[in-house]
Amino acid sequence: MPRGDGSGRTIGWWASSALPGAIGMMHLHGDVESTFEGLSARIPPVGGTRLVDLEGIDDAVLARTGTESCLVMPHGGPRIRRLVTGLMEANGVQLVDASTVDAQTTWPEALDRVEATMLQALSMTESPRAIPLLLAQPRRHRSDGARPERGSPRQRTLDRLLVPPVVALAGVPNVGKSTLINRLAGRDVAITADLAGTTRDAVVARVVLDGLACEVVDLPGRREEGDEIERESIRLSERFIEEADLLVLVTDERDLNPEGLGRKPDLRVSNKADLRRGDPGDPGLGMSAMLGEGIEEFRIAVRRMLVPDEELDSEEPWLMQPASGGVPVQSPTME
Ligand SMILES: Nc1nc2c(ncn2[C@@H]2O[C@H](COP(=O)(O)OP(=O)(O)OP(=O)(O)O)[C@@H](O)[C@H]2O)c(=O)[nH]1
Ligand SMILES: [Mg+2]
Repeated sequence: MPRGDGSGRTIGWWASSALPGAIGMMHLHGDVESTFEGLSARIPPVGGTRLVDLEGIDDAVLARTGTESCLVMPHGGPRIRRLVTGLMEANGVQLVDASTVDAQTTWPEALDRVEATMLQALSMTESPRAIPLLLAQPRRHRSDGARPERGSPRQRTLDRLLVPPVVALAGVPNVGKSTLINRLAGRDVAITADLAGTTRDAVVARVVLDGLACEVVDLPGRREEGDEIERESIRLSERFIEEADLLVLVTDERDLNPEGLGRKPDLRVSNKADLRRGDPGDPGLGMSAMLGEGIEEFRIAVRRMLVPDEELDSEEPWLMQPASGGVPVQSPTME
C-alpha cells in the first residue's frame, strides 16, 4: 500500500459500491492523523475502532488499520457518500480512482500500459500471493486469451490481493475471539479475559493469512442486557458484520448457532477444542486459539474462501485494477 511521505498528504478511495442503504467503506492512506485534526472526530490509535459523528453528516465507524491507514465506514447511500467525499477533500484528502490516472506516467520505465499497471499493483500489494500472479500478467495479457471483463466476479476476487479484504470475527462473549485475533496477529492486539464482555470496541489488525493480507476485526460479543456504551458497540459491530468480505462465527460449542447475527456467517469455527478432548461426541474438528491448534488450517480456509485456489491457478489475465471504487494509483511517495 502507498505510504505517506510526511508531507501531510492523504489519498482516499471508496472500496464499496454506491448502492443506497449499504455501508460505505472509504480507505485512507497517508498522513491520516493530520486529516482528522481538522475534523471534530478523533482518530483512534492503531488497532482501534470508534463510532464518530462526521460533522453531522452521519455517524461512521473509523478503524485505524495502521499508522498511515484508516477505514471510514459511514452509511453508503449516494448522498452521504457525496457529503463524506466533500468533507474529506476539504480536509486535504485527494480522492483517487484507477480509471482516471495513467499508470504509465508514474512508471515511465514500463514497456507498455499492462506492465505499468502491474508495477503499480506490485507497489501496492501486501499479499505475498499477489507477486507471482502479477509478474505473470504482462505475458498473459499479450497472448490472445479472452480479455478480462472489468468488475467480473473473477476480477473482484483477485482484486482482494491488492485491497485487503475485511474478515470479521463474531460470536457470543467469552468464546475466544480476542484470543484468536492475537494468535493470528502474533502479538497482543486485543485484551482477553475469562469474563463476558471483555472486548467493548472492535479491534482491527492487518494480518497476512496464507499469503493474503487481510484486515481482521475482533468484534465484541453480543449481550442482550447492556448499557448505552454496549449498545453503541453493537451498532459499530453491525457495520463490520454487514461490510465484511468474510464473516467468521466463533463458538466454543459443537453446535454452531448463528446467534442472530443479521447475516449468515461464511465460515464457522469451534474454538476451545482442547476442553473437549476425550469427549466421545466431539467430531475432532475445531481449533484451540489458546494452544495454537487448528490455526494454520483456519488461515488456509479463510484465504481459500476469499481467493480460491482455482483463481490463483487460472491462466486468464487479471486487470490488476480494483474496479468498484477506484484504487490509489498515484502514491504520495511517487511524485
Ligand atoms: N481452554 C481454552 N480457553 C480459551 C481458548 N481460547 C480462549 N480461551 C479463554 O477463554 C476466555 C475468553 O477469551 P477471549 O478471547 O477474551 O474471548 P472473547 O470471545 O474475545 O470474549 P468477549 O470479548 O467477551 O466477546 C479467556 O480466558 C481465554 O484465555 C482455547 O482455545 N481454549
Ligand atoms: Mg474479546
